[in-house]
Amino acid sequence: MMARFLISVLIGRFAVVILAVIGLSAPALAAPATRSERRHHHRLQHGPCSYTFLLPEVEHCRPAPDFHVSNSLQRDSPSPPAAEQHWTAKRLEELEGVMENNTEWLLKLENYIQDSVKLEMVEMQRTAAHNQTAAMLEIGTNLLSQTAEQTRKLTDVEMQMLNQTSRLEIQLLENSLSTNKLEKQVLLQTQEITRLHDKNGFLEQRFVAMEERHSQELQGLKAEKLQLQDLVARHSSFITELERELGSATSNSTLLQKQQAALMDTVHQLLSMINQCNEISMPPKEEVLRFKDCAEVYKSGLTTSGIYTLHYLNSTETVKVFCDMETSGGGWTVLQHRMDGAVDFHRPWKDYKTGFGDSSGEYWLGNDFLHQVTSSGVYTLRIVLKDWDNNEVYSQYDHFHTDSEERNYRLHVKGYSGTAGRTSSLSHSGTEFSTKDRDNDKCGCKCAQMATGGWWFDACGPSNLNGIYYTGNTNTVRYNGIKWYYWKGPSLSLKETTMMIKPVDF
Ligand SMILES: [Ca+2]
Repeated sequence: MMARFLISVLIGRFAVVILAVIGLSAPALAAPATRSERRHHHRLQHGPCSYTFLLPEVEHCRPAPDFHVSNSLQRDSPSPPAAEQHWTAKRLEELEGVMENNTEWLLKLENYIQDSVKLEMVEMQRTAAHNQTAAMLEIGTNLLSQTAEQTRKLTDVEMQMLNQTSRLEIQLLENSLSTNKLEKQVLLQTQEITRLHDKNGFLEQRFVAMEERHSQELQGLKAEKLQLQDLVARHSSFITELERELGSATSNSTLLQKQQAALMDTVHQLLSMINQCNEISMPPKEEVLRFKDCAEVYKSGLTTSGIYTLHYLNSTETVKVFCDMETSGGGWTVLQHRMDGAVDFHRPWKDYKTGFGDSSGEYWLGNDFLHQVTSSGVYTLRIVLKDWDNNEVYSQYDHFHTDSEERNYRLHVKGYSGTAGRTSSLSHSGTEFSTKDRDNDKCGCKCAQMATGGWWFDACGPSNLNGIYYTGNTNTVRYNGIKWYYWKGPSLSLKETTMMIKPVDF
């Protein structure tokens, strides 16, 4: 605004001068039509910019109304008046001074315009710089937001990596733990194998010692047999002599007859003894033949009760067993016998699995053998019992078999008969075998630990023939004796028991 005002002032002054000159040199401009205009619009071009000025009135610069000259008049008038010439010269000088003054003003104006333009240029440059800065800032902001986005994605990826690493570490830890467990198990099994190996070596040594002892006994028996044969020969010769003497005697003396009868008895006894010795010392037929049970032994012609060797089916393994060849037709394989309490029956699972005791006394034949032989055909079970008053009774089951170890030697019986109570005291079919270290009964307790021994305990059931051997009749209530409930009640322990089997079709 200030600049525009100054420019107007300058231009006004300049226009006064110009119009004054024009008023002098161009009288036509002083016509009434143009003079009547008090103001004029004037456009000034300066470089790329243009300015418009309002020119003020210049009437006071005009000459007196009587002044009326023209260039042609000046040129045509060779001698104007001296006073007029003097005034003109003076006027020209004044105009020249005004012109110079205005020229200076114009220069100042130009400088000022140049300065203004420069300032505007600087302002424009500053604005441009400001805009550029804003644009740059916007780009920078975009870049920052993109960087933030990228950083967030990287953080996500890092989190995922961390999670995966943690999972892998946990898996590694678990693997390491299970490896340790397996190593421990392997170590334990190795120790067990070593222990079994040692035990095997010990048993082998015992077996060799027993073999030696048996061979020595066999030799002793052979020598005894020879002695007996010698004795029999001598007795025979003696009898022959006596018979001869008797024949020669004429009188039939009663005394002599009695002596003869006694001698005959003696001879018969001796002969039977010799036969028994022969049976024992001769290589037993059973060792040549393979028997799966005592019924086969019996059928082979060996009909004397005693100890025989039976073979496991499809195996070279054998087991010593007592064969009862007398009770109810014979051919009975004895799988359990109690008679004097010499053998401990409170044993672990593995002992009942393979059997224990002495086949000539108390023993358990073994659950594995029992399973494989009763699975090979239909078998009858007979249980013979004797109390401390020597009363003997029995329980018999037409069909009897046991399952394998995988099914815990499960019991299967049916067809009960006998004299040891009207009801069967054996647990019902399906009952599993339990020992003190294997609880397969139907009781919340552990029957095998309470009643002792291994048996088909239900919960805990009415029988246990493998309990503790208590001697004699007693009023003391006991639940861990040799029990057959439906014959002798819950607490009376028995004196003798025998469990034996043979094929139904024997
Ligand atoms: Ca139990």
